[in-house]
This record gives sequence, structure tokens and C-alpha cells, in this order.
Amino acid sequence: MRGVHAPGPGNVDAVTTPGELSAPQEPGPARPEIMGVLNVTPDSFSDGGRYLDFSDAVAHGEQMGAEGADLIDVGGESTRPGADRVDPETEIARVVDVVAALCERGLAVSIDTTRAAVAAAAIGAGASVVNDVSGGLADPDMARVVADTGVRWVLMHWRGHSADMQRLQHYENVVADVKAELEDRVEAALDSGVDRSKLILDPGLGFAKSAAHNWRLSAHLDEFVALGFPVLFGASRKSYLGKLLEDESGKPRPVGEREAATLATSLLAFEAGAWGVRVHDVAGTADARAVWMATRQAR
Ligand code: PMM
Repeated sequence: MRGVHAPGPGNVDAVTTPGELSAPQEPGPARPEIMGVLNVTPDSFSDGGRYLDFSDAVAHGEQMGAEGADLIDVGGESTRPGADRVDPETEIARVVDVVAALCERGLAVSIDTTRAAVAAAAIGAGASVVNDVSGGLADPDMARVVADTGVRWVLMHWRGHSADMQRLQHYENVVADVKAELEDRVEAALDSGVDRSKLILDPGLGFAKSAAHNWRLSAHLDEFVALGFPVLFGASRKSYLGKLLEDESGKPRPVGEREAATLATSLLAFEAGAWGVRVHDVAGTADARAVWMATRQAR
């Protein structure tokens, strides 16, 4: 293991006035990032089909930027459990013009893809972050594209494509296993020449994880932060929240009614020191972040 536990970025700038004791060091950034989800797909579980049209997608990206998103996460392939794959040409065609249009409007864009060719096309159109839910496992060329272009790279914990991921949910200890598998992905990235300052880690809620696994990972997010890399947390509207809030007949809370629960997860992630959250409701998250930042400053 090569230096995975180095001190992390984004540790606090404690603000003190003369005579005051300096604040204890708190983990994570003083202003966490908000990544707004923009799925240009017909079949994503939450926003599938809503932004397939170019102008709808760009308008929604712009709106999320105006609401406080620091990054717009554009995806052209659904990662919903059981989803079929699309071919790379279709994925590129869905995302490239949207990425270019958002970048032209001054927004920072990440490309949510597991394919090096899609990442390269999106970077060519202006994307500055690759959000790779496979952590570099799905495409052996991804590390080279990231290393050559110098963009940031989200390495999410992943065990297999959407069609198979439900049967890959076996862990001895989900927190320890996911951390160890992410550390392996970090090693592989560094070995491929990717600069460690470009890496962001994500425990990958819902990807080969049961609801119980998601709760354990959320509860121990601080242990991921302690690995020394920025940590991204993506719980927004996921099915474990629907299950938590099921009605008396056992029917899960519908996807569109999981926003308050999502905001609660975001606040907990900020408290745990996360670098950022990936969410559908940017406006609400920006308000929650303002509350969290004011509370932290007042400590
Ligand atoms: N979840 C989804 C897609 N991309 N990327 C990261 N880094 N982390 C996640 O948890 C994540 C992701 C699935 O959610 P969606 O269908 O709403 O996009």
C-alpha cells in the first residue's frame, strides 16, 4: 500500500480571533461541493426520460448551476440495477453536445461514464471531471485518458455492471471490504500515472449493496474520509431511502418523495467530512449546505 493514508485535502481553515482558542480540527471541507445529476437517458431510475431532449437537458443543467451546483454530472447510460447497456456511440451522442453547451455557459461538468471513449469525447467538449462508477475497472483505457488529460477522477466502489450487480452483494464486513477494494483502485490509478491529487473516492451506495450495506457505509463515512482523499457521497433518492420510508402496506416511498430523506443524508455526509454530495435536488441541498456551513462557523 503506497501512501493511501496521506493527510487529506480540504481540512479546515479554522477562523479565530485574538484571545480565542483555535477551533479543533474538523474533517472535510468548510464548503462541500454539490454535484447536480443530469441523466440524458430514457431509463435512469429518478430522472430517466426527462432530459433526453438537448434543450431540456441544457436548461436543467443551467437551472442546477443557478441553484448552487458546483458541478453538473452528465450521464448517458443508466446504472439502475438490472439496466441494459447502451453502445458507446449512443452514449457519446447523448452527452457530448450537452457537455459542450454547459461548459460554454461557464458551468463545470463531470462526465458520468465507465467508458474511456465517452470520457475522452466529453473531456474534448470541456468536462473537467470523470465520474467513473466502475472505479476504473470497466475499461482498461480509462486510466490512460485520465492521466493524459489531467482531469479529476471519481473512483466509485463497484463490482460489476448493472445487469449483474445485485448478485455481487457479498461482504465479510462491508465497510472494511469497500475501503480495501477502493484502496486497490487507488493503487491501480497511481500505477497508471494518475496524479493522486486528482482522485476522489465514493463508496458507491446501491451498487452491489443491500439497504443494510448502504446504512453501514453511511454510518462509517468518516472512515472513508480518513483515507485521505476527497469523498463523494451519492444517496439521492436511492431505493434504501424508499424502503426506510415505506407505508404500512410495505410499499416503498415513491422516488419523487424521497427529498427530505436525501437532504438528511447530505447533512450527515457533510458532518462526516465528505467533499461533496451527488444529488437531484440542488436548490434544497444548497439551503441545507448553508445551514450546515453557518453552524460549523459558529462552533
Ligand atoms: N449513483 C448513480 C449514478 N452515478 N456516481 C457516483 N459517483 N456515485 C453514485 O452514487 C452514483 C453515480 C445512480 O443514480 P442516478 O440513476 O440517479 O444517476
